[in-house]
Amino acid sequence: MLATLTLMTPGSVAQGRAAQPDSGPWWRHAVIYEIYPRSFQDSNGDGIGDLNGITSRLDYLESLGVNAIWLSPVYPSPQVDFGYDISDYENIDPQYGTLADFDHLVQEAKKHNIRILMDMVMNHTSDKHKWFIESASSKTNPKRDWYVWRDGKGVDAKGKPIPPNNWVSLFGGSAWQYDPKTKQFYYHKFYRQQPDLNWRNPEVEKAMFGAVRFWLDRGVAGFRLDAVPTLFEDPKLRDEPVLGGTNAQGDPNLDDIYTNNLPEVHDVMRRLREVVNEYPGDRVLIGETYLPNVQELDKWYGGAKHDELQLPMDMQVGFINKLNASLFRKRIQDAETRIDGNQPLFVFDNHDNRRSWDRYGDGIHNEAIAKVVAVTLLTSHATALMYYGEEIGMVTSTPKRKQDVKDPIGITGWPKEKGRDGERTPMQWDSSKNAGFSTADKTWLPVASNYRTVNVKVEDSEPNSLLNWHKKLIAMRRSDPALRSGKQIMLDDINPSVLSYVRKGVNGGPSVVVALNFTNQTQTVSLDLTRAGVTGSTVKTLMTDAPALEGTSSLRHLTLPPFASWIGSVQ
Ligand code: TEU
Ligand code: CA
Repeated sequence: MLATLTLMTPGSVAQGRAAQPDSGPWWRHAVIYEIYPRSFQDSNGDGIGDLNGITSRLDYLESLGVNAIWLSPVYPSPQVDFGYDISDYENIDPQYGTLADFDHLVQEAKKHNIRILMDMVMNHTSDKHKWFIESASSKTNPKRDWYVWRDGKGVDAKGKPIPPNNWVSLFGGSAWQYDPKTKQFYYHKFYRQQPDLNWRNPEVEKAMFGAVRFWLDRGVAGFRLDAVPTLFEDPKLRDEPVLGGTNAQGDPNLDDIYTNNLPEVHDVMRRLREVVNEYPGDRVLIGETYLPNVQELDKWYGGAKHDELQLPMDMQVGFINKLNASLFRKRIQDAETRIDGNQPLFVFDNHDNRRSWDRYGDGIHNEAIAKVVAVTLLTSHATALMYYGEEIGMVTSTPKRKQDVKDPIGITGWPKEKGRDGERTPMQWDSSKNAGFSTADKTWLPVASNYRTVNVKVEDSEPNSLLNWHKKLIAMRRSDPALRSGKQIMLDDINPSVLSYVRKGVNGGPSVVVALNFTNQTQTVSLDLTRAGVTGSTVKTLMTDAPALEGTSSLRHLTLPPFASWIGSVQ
């Protein structure tokens, strides 16, 4: 296993790239790494991560093998939603640095073969953005119509204004906020400090595309589009169907048909794609697209026209949240065969959900399970999206007391909804104070208690660590032609316990076979590759965490210990 580590020297990385026959756009084969800037590396000792901190960790990111960083928002912001409430789209929040620091990061990252992607929040601004301040100033202000203002339905018995309809905010309470000054309500899908822009007004699109160009001109490789299915609302303001019961915030469950994934959004996506296409270097649009099924996902690519996003996120695979081999098989196959030849993007972790370590872990075999998850992500045909700390097995550290919660939904929702602090704790670099994240006495969120054993430095020195597992997988994914671009074909169709598939060899080269035990029982499989059109019989192990499988030479009887991973080459 150690032998594959030699693949990762910087020299061979560059060589590996040059040697690829199927270049195509870079993002097709990329590993994209999400950084939550507050929590990655603090450079000035204030307990909050910053841009210079990220720049200082580029060597690490290159050694891991990532091709691009998606930065969660670093724009000026009141930080109600930790940056997702933007008050200026064309600057950097002083907490994170300056525009010069940003340019420096882009330059230095380039030297490490790493691209920078920005997070673009188009659905809403901060209520402190000058656009909203103007819009709220009077009913006749030229920017009034930049946001969604409506009259209420009169007043209730206590004289309280009644909102225009039953829409609720995803973050709790009515989605309508009354403004006593102009006696109208404005709509907010998220916090009340995040008023929704009115995308039916062409000036909004013009202004937002201007911000997009500002960053493209500065050299960013593209954008992750925040909550992008929520741009449009029903102009008739119809009540959403009531589903019964209440959610964690105590609001009625609604079917969000009038505030989410409206068809109008696709026209905006096509025009945005045209903007991005004007720039050289395969700039990319990534969507935060929580969607109900693969048909809806396909629309976000522009289907067979391929004229919308290059990489809307497939949330159907990574958020299954249980190791169910049949479901994984079905959903991966959907992504492979039902999106009009577009490129899938898989993701298991982000800053809004409990970490995959805990969502998939059974409390006993978590490390082996994390390795299964890593193989599923990194040997798939999909572009891979990772979240900082996923590679070392960071855990979710949910606050134990309400008074410690920083994420507002965790305060309003306590104790049912404890917020998202748990998946946003500082990166664990080493065993020193604050895990090497910061020299401050107090960091903005506490460092997880396991940092002395779970950190980059410790795992770097352990050949079998989760970190080295990721490094080897990423290096292999980069250098192996079948893993780079071979078709992904499922094997053993009805096996409920083992997920197995082939990445088909390219130009007669070897194929890669993957077998993953999704259960806590030993499983034996017999894999028939002929139906995948693979005839070779020389089998060689490329990677496994089961020592007994190192010498595998036949796929007739492959015996996988609980949660074991096996990757082999067949020729
Ligand atoms: O999230 C959008 C979204 O759909 C969230 O409601 C998500 O489901 C929720 O956070 C889970 O608890 C994006 C960002 O990723 C999130 O951090 C922001 O708070 C939100 O948009 C508003 O900008
Ligand atoms: Ca909206």
